[in-house]
Amino acid sequence: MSIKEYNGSAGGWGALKSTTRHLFKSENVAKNISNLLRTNQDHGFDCPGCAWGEKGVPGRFRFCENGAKAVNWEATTRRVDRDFFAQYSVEWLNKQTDYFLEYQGRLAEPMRYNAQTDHYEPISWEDAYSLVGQHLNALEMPNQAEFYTSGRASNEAAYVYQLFARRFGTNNFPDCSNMCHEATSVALAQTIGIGKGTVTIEDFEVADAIFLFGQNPGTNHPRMLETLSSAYRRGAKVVAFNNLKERGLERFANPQNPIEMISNGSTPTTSHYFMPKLGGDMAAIRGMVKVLLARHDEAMQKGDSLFDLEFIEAHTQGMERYLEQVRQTSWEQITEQSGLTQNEITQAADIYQHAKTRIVTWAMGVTQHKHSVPTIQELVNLQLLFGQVGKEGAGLCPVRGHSNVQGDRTVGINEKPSDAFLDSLEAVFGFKPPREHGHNVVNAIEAMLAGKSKVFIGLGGNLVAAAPDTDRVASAMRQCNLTVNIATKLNRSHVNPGQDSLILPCLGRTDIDLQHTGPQKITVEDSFSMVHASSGRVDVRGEEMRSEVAILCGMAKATLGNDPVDWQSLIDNYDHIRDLIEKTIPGFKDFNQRLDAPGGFYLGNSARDLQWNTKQGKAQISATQLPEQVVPIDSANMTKKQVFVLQTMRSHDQYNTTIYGYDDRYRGVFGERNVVFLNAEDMAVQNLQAGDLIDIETLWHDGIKRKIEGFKVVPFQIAKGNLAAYFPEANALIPLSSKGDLSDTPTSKSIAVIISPSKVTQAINTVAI
Ligand SMILES: Nc1nc2c(c(=O)[nH]1)N[C@H]1C(S)=C(S)[C@@H](COP(=O)(O)OP(=O)(O)OC[C@H]3O[C@@H](n4cnc5c(=O)[nH]c(N)nc54)[C@H](O)[C@@H]3O)O[C@H]1N2
Ligand SMILES: Nc1nc2c(c(=O)[nH]1)N[C@H]1C(S)=C(S)[C@@H](COP(=O)(O)OP(=O)(O)OC[C@H]3O[C@@H](n4cnc5c(=O)[nH]c(N)nc54)[C@H](O)[C@@H]3O)O[C@H]1N2
Ligand SMILES: [Mo]
Repeated sequence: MSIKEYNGSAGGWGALKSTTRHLFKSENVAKNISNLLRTNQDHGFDCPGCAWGEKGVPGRFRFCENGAKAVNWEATTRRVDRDFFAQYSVEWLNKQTDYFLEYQGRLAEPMRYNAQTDHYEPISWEDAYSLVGQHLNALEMPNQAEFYTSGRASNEAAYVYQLFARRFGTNNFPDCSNMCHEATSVALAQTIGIGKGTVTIEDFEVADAIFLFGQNPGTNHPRMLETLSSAYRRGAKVVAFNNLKERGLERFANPQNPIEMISNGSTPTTSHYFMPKLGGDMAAIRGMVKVLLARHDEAMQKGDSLFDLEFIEAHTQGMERYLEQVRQTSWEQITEQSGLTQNEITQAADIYQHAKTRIVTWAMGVTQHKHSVPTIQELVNLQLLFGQVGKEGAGLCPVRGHSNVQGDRTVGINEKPSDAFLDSLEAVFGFKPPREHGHNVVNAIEAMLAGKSKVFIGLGGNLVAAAPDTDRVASAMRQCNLTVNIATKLNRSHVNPGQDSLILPCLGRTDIDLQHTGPQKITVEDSFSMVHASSGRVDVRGEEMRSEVAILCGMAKATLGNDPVDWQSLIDNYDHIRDLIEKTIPGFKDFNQRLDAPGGFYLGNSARDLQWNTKQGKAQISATQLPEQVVPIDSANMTKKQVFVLQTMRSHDQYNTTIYGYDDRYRGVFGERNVVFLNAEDMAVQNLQAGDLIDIETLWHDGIKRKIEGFKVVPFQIAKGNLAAYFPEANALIPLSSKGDLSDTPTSKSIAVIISPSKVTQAINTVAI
């Protein structure tokens, strides 16, 4: 257990060492290595890590450290079976760490919770399906069921799932996206008429400047580092806006490049690094536009222009109102909110101005605030003023999280489905799908807490640990009549069962999925709207796990009979599911023929084609005032103590709620997770030393006490007044009702808190690896 400064570059030898350590920890080294070699290549499986895309270059060996961990974690030979559950009660399991629960291995057989004994016991697949059917059919109305999805589910599984739930009668599709890029989907749909990014991977090869907002690719999208460092090498400017100094954003040694490795060299990934306050990005972008507007006005006086007036005229609406808004925003407000100086903002604007083509990327540092939708719209405004949509080397690039979170939305996991989608379902299947919008994550949890929703089905994921207000979500689950988790690994949600509860073990991306007509492929969509096939390599014949498609169709049949399809025929051959997707959703023409193309096929993007599917038929330049306050609370009135703003983020050794280990190498944290990062000046004011333990308490106006105790202070380069801790340890601090305007996304990156010395004498939740 130690905290050290990390001086190496991201990637490189450190990454390779860590990868091999993770590989060798498994009992199945040879198999795992051969798996890795096939990740994201033709005839291999899609990496279950992130949603970054790949160019279709056959035979190219590509992997990243964290992809390796994900593969290895899934391909373990350890099993969690009836003996395991006979040994441990649910109460005991719930006291263990998230690391412990998942480390036990792959879930091996279907289990049903017995409330009398507090143990899970074996159940047959057929009985499990019937139990789901009985519970669903006993509800007074279909809207009392919640159908949760995590973004690892394949297009095929997600499509079957939505068909099942909609035929059953509800649009209650809370999904991980509600906690993730929801603000992106909302903001982009309103402004450019499609809730997805407009760039392709090739655009990164020609962009003059790449601006990254609120993203940590060194850990969360490591393959993106290669894209960034090669952009840097060819002279593109790469500008990062991040609340913390992230190692992976500064330098990168490419594990794929032997010369760099041998010479221990590394390429910078960024040319400029700005550290705004949490939630300060909207003000920072507004400031950039203010600088550029002044220059535009000047240019206009000389009969010239900075903005792309032709593009603005042909394709957009709302410029005048927005520019008026920009003129009225004072520098005082901009610098106060962004935490950046006018000089820094001017530097960023200079780089933007001197590039011809610019890509803007963003992730959770932008999407998990109260004012995330207007922040993303501000990014869109900037890009529209310069005609940066629909142009090679330019565009908008939300970097997605889960490997198929974008695909799941495309095939219908949406609590607010469009009329066009529902009309199409009705035409293809001949039933009337529910039109009333359903529950997102926050609505679903509220409905479960209020006893209004009684059945929870989870297609992957770990809602209890991923959602805010951990304790309340755990009780929401426990109040349900039935909770069902289709999963690969044991997690917190399984050990907070409803009165009746099922764990249904499924195949993962790495496993061979063998059905009557032979091994099946599934498909996924990456951040660049490329759809490609994936087929597993690990032979699990003779084991009890079933594919997600088989489990969902089994439950659907037990609930609905053969209505509106013969579910068994979909299990037998996934081509049949793809035929239905093709019939229902635009862009999937000749789906079964095209899915093997190297790198996949492009679904297309209307905005990139300069088609604006907005109500007004044009791209919208939005005019929103900066928020009155960045943190959603009038905290000053609640305390005399200094109010800090806390963000929750991922360490290098985790995949969301899956904890692979206790190191966060690039941030220099080893062997522990209950840590809190502080600026050295704030530490001095608070009289804190590195290693001191503190308690962190939320300021919120609903009377519920939210406090975490014994977190170890780590000095870090972080904006003053801001703190950072890890997700999911700090989720107990996030109030369920603190959520983004228009997106309902929990504000995981801005929580008002106070800190105090802890009575706890030793940091807990630490393990030696
Ligand atoms: N290995 C690994 N890969 C993953 C995941 C994982 O857990 N592990 N998760 C996947 C998922 S689902 C997702 S959504 C993505 C997440 O990918 P990221 O968005 O990179 O994830 P976070 O760890 O939440 O990191 C947020 C980053 O934004 C910065 N930040 C926070 N608040 C602000 C702000 O207000 N302004 C600015 N400018 N910066 C800010 C933080 O300092 C941090 O560097 O990664 C995906 N890939
Ligand atoms: N405080 C805070 N909270 C956050 C975030 C944050 O930044 N801060 N980030 C949010 C974000 S961006 C996201 S996306 C959510 C993530 O929320 P979820 O998607 O719900 O959570 P995961 O941790 O990704 O889910 C892990 C579980 O998925 C199961 N699983 C893994 N692979 C498979 C598979 O192939 N099939 C099936 N059926 N199951 C599988 C395993 O059992 C594993 O335990 O968390 C959100 N919560
Ligand atoms: Mo995510």
